Amino acid sequence: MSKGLFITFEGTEGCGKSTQIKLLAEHLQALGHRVRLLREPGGTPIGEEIRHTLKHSEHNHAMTAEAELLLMNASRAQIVREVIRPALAAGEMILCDRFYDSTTAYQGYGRELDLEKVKSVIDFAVGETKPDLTLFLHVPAEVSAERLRSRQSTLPFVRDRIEEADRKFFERVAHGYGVIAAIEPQRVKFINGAQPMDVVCKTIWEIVQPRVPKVGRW
Ligand code: Z5A
Repeated sequence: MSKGLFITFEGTEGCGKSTQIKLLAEHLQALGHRVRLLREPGGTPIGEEIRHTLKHSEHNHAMTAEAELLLMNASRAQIVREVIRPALAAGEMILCDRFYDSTTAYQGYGRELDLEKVKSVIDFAVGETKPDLTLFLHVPAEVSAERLRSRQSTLPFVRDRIEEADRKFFERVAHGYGVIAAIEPQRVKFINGAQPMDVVCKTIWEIVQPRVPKVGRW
């Protein structure tokens, strides 16, 4: 069976994941690769409904951290089986905007749920399906805040429950990402996301290129 490549993008809000994932996809497609862009939570019809419940539903104010953990992983269990496994088996290249490291960072470190229990839930959701490579875009909190401010000024306001958390929550999330990157340096590559877009893009390509099979093999 042919095997694709599974790359995830991680980091705090406004770190530039969505920007860089599109640039990488364009680059790979131009080289002839079959690329699939996904996001979490979401990426399937069921996952997108869960995403709405998690972020924007007017009924989500009372959501507990435990319910949040399980909903993130319900969406993940669906996308893994409905999309990721079949696409990898067909030799596609998957670029996913967030995956299980987000759960460790946000629900584990941010919401301060028991890290072993968080890991068990993730393991149940993903089974053997794990990223080959994770690109962790790091930006200081003030850069993240400034980018979100300038983006919000150009868009209509849409309430997002997760963004309503306090500053300490996001500090714990950022710390969690640092721990994740330190524990798995082979898989998780630390990238300075505060650099200009073209520099970040070039850094990402230097990391990704050696892992990309030649198109003729597909
Ligand atoms: N979450 C969770 O808690 N647990 C989980 O398991 C999972 C997720 C999977 C998803 O939100 C939320 O779910 C997220 C974590 C939680 N919550 N929070 N808070 P989302 O999908 O709506 O958004 P996001 O993932 O947080 O990403 P984002 O805020 O959209 O940012 P981004 O994709 O990383 O950045 P961007 O859109 O590419 O860039 C932001 C702006 O900066 C934009 O105007 C760009 O033009 C600009 N930008 C980008 N790069 C640069 C550079 N290099 N220089 C200058 N300006 C730049």
